[in-house]
Amino acid sequence: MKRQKVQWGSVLVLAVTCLVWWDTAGPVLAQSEQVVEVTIKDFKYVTKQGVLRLGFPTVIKIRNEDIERHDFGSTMFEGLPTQIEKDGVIVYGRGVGGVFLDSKRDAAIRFNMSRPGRYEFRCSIHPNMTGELLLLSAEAV
Ligand SMILES: [Cu+2]
Repeated sequence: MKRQKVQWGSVLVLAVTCLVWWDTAGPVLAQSEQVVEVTIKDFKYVTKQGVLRLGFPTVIKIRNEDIERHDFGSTMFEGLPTQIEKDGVIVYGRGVGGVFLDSKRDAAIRFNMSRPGRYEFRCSIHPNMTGELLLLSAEAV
């Protein structure tokens, strides 16, 4: 009888452990989104990216540190379902060309990368401003 009580205690501990694990699994799964950080500073794009794989949810986070307005425009989203999040508003659709960012503002562009290649982005306000992202297929890594 006494032994059985101990077993029930173990089951309870196991159940709680599972619940805690389940709870922490959420944020971990959310991290499967691959992140590209683009900071605009001194009329230049500074890009931080890891290896980007095809078919994974991707977010490009852009921040304008300059005093002037800049543009982040690219053909890389052409025909792809894309979401742009800015100031608590999410705009979605296909055929997004890019975003304009005022001073000290940021935006997030979410899409699924489906085509490998080298993708240029540029600022339509300042034609000298260009940058690029390298999208690889998982096999090429
Ligand atoms: Cu610019």
